[in-house]
Amino acid sequence: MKLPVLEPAASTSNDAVKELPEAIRAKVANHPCFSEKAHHYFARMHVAVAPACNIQCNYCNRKYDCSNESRPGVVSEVLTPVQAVQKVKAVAAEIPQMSVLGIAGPGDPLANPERTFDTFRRLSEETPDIKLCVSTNGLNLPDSVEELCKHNIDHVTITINCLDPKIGARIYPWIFWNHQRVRGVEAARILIEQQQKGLEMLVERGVLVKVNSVLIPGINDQHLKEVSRVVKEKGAFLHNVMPIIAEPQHGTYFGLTGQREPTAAELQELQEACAGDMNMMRHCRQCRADAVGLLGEDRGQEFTLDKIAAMEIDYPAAMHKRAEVHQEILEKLDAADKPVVPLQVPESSRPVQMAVATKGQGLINQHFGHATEFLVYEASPLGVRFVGHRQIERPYCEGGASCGEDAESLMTNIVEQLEGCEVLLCSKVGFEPWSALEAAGIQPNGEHALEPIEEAVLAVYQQMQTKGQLNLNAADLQSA
Ligand code: CLF
Ligand code: SF4
Repeated sequence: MKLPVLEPAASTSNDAVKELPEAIRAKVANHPCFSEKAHHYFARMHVAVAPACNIQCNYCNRKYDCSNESRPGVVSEVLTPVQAVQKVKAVAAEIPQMSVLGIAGPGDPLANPERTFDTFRRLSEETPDIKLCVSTNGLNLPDSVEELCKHNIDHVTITINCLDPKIGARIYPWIFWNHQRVRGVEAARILIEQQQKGLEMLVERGVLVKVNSVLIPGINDQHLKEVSRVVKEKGAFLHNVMPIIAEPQHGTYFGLTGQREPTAAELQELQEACAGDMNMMRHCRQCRADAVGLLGEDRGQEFTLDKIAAMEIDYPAAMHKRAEVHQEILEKLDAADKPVVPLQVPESSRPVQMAVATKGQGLINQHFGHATEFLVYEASPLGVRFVGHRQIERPYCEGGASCGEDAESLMTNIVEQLEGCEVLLCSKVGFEPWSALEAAGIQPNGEHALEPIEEAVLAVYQQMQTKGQLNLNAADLQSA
């Protein structure tokens, strides 16, 4: 049986990129959020030019970045449009893999139209090779569609948490509409209407729309499958269900009232349920409004205003170099699409989830102790697919004298986060964590260092088959 790596029919992610019409394929092939494959290679950056917001979400505290597209509890320094352009040029020169510039906060970009559109206008003139992207709560979207199209914004994200105003009233206490504060069900009704209208207008104009939904257990968890169905029907390209983060220390309404966060298993279950209807994004990292780098990393500290001021940037030269690097990556991605891994696996074999430590490039290239997150892949008789990522509190070993401190509690956190994974693939792992992982039923494996992730996952799956481990369930396997 010859199995493809990431066979589109077997994948519920948006990896059927090569199956898309050429015009759309060109738009998503190097966008790290709109293509799961691209996120291993291409970087994004955000500029925090939009401080104000026009609604209140119960999972947001205005002191922090917009939680519709960001991790709560982080604060970005607000830039002027001129400073933002300087920063984009600096990052584009230093990180040739950077392909997309997004405006995602720290408030709502479309509640700050002058600052947002001034930034886009400058960028489309001065850095024409960079894709432009924006994320919004949708309230001002219908009024902004013409302007967005004028600046060639090809990718828009709308956060849509519900279609039912009664559910909306539990998420949004108020909106600011026609110079007044509107509350309760009426506020939610207006917001939902604007979001849906904005979505329809963008699709009509050929803009690719991603819908973000914040999964709030007990409030919209039962409703999001319907949201997914409706937005797909209206032409949204991708749905990104993100877990609510509701820590009391962030001071949000939900954080202070004890709103429960979903578990990794609940998130995955809902993503699977929605996936029958549409492409699901599973690699979102809930970035900061000033994030820089690959999705799993943040290089923002390398590009503070004082550091940028000291840099000499030759943008035409940077643009040339970026074009070469992008072409190389796209060729590599095309070559990786070829079905090359022969597998001998009966159709009745059970699926297995494996955690992977990676620094990007689609390779197993990270030491277990240095990982801040693990990607999770599932191998099954249908092939291999990416199913999500698990963030950990902090790396097991940060180097220096502190390495090994709190080892026990860090391992407890890692094992909890890796629930459901039976194998951990990394470039190296020390003796102590190796034993702790094994004791927790997760088999560490450093034999596939520097190999492409999907191929390594399938190779391990094949070995498990040869050892007869795919007929047993995970619990039997541990006691065998
Ligand atoms: Fe930024 Fe968002 Fe554009 Fe991507 S992020 S504005 S679509 S360029 Fe991406 Fe970050 Fe998730 Fe957003 S991982 S939070 S989905
Ligand atoms: Fe906060 Fe964003 Fe909601 Fe505004 S739209 S309240 S910034 S999460």
